[in-house]
Amino acid sequence: MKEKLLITAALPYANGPLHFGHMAGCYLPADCYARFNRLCQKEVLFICGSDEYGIAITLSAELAHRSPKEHVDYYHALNINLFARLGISFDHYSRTSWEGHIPVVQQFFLDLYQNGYIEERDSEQLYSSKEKRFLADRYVVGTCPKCFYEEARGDECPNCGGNFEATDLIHPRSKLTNSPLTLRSSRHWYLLFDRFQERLQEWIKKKRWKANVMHFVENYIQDLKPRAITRDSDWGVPLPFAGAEKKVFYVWFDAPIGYISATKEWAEKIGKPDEWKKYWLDSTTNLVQFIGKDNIPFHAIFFPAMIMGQNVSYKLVDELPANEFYNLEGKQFSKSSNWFIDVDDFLHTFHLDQLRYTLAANAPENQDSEFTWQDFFMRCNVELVGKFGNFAHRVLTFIQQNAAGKTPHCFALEEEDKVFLETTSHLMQEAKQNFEKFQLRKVAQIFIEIASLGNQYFDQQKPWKLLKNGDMRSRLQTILYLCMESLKSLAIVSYPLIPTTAEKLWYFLGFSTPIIKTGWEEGKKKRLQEGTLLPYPERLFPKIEPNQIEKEKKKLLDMTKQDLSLEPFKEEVDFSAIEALDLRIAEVIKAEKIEEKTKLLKLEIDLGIEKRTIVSGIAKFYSPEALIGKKVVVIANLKPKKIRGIESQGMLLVATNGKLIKLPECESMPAGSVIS
Ligand code: 2FM
Ligand code: ZN
Repeated sequence: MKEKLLITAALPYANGPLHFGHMAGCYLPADCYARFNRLCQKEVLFICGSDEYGIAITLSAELAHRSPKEHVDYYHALNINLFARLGISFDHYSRTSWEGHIPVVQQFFLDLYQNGYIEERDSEQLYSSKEKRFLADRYVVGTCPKCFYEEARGDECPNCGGNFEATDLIHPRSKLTNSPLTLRSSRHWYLLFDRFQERLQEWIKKKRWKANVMHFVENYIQDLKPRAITRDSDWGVPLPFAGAEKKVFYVWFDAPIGYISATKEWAEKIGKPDEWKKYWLDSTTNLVQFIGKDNIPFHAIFFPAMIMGQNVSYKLVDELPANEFYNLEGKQFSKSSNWFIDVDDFLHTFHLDQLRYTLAANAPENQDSEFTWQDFFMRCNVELVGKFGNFAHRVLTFIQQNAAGKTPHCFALEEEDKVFLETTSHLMQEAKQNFEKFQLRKVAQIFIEIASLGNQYFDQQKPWKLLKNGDMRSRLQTILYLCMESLKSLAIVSYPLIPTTAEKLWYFLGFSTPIIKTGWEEGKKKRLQEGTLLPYPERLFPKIEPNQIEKEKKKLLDMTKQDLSLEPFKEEVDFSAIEALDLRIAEVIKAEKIEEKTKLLKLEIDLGIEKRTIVSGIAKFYSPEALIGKKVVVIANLKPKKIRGIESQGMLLVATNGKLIKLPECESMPAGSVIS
């Protein structure tokens, strides 16, 4: 019977575009593993889908003036499109908002409930009477209880770095409507993870996962606590009973169950609705879950515990390849800071397999790694063109020009031929073992080693010298035949990484059945058919010109100067709201930092009619000295407010794009001038 393999890749949120970082850390390694195992003729099912619930999504949707459904529809489509463009070969790509996901999640909860793993608790939560709803931390702003900074977030203060509960904020208010919030009791359901501690410990100690994963998990299990698995929201999977209206499951409760519901959706799609059981309910399945390191506790502890509390024996994860982070030129990929590479642009200029190879060769397996244009340039030109492409090209064109374009004959082997074949075969075996151990970097290295070995053999044998000697025809044929054998190995080994190019090479070698249908072992054994008329080969990869890379580097830097992180427009207001504001020009007379670490400045300003004190958070962008004598715009009729014990008698207006702050230019106007 074929070995059964269920491969999953972390369900990406439908809440923003994916980038190369996600690809290198999770989706490409998962895809290469799926392709490798299909090539080894295992029964592979590769499942993924969009993670579409959660407060982060409702908040982003509201900020973008979209319904959560519109928001996830948009990003789900974007996810699908990107995965298709990068050749990620899911057998099924689902989404957690499909209707079939709900009963699976609810049943998970009911089993846990019946088995005594759920407890109801009432707690005080922040409530907006204006919006008639409880607000999650992300929706809340207020005054920091530690440093009194007024724009602290629900769980953290950007000014002093303090962490706290949203309920500790002074004057908590809604981020969206600014309305004040009050405490109200709300009921939530807690999963008693601590009850699974021993079973988890027993289970985990048999695992042979990466040392850092094991270490993290073992520590984490020692301190398991009950966690709320419900939230106050109307976007999510509803609870399966009355009396819990406006409550949904926490996204990290429903999302991992999404792997199961996605498999069910796949089974329905192929017209065999029970087929999912073959994977999830059969202990012989090997379940391999690819994730990024930030997802470790959810896959190694919480989801397994949820499964342990079920009445049905679902598969527990067998292998958990958890990669580190992948950055771009030293910084995290970030769309909002314009530090990313546009995939469409990229694929317009470069070949997909150049990207797949570079990401695999540099995958963040044991530590964070990064994409740099220089590394991409080197990988493409030195490795893909200089070693692999060059070997394929010189052998195949030599055969076209000097061996009638047909697969040569293999005559008696000499010692060096045997060594060449054996070394190649040994390297292939090593590549196989590394695929099995999720070591793509090593696989990429071995692939290039096989190509280098081929080049060396070709150089040493000097087939061009044998051309002149009629007696050496059979030797020449054998050498070329062995070079083609080596190319065959290269096509097989590289298929999971660079499938399109590998298939192309396979075709140039005269095979009519694709590699993927032939299989790793079969392909290895398969003899090249001597005398086959070969197609005329093309170069496998183009060379990249240095100026192309310079252009890309410049594009990246130029992008950071543009701005895409602008806030959406606020709601319309009446003219009276504008009239009510008293905006004035003032001159800064004195300026000093409040404390070294804060971004607050204490300013003394002259409003023409009177002088005032104002506290303003611009210290990161303006030194006190630079401000003295400068004209600024202030709201002159704002109620005074105490900030860090200082009464701020007005507010300074600045222009900001979320990253930069600049004072508006109004130097030529005298202090006291009205802005209308
Ligand atoms: O970190 C993330 O992108 C999550 N959306 C991963 C979820 S994985 C699974 F549990 F669904
Ligand atoms: Zn603070």
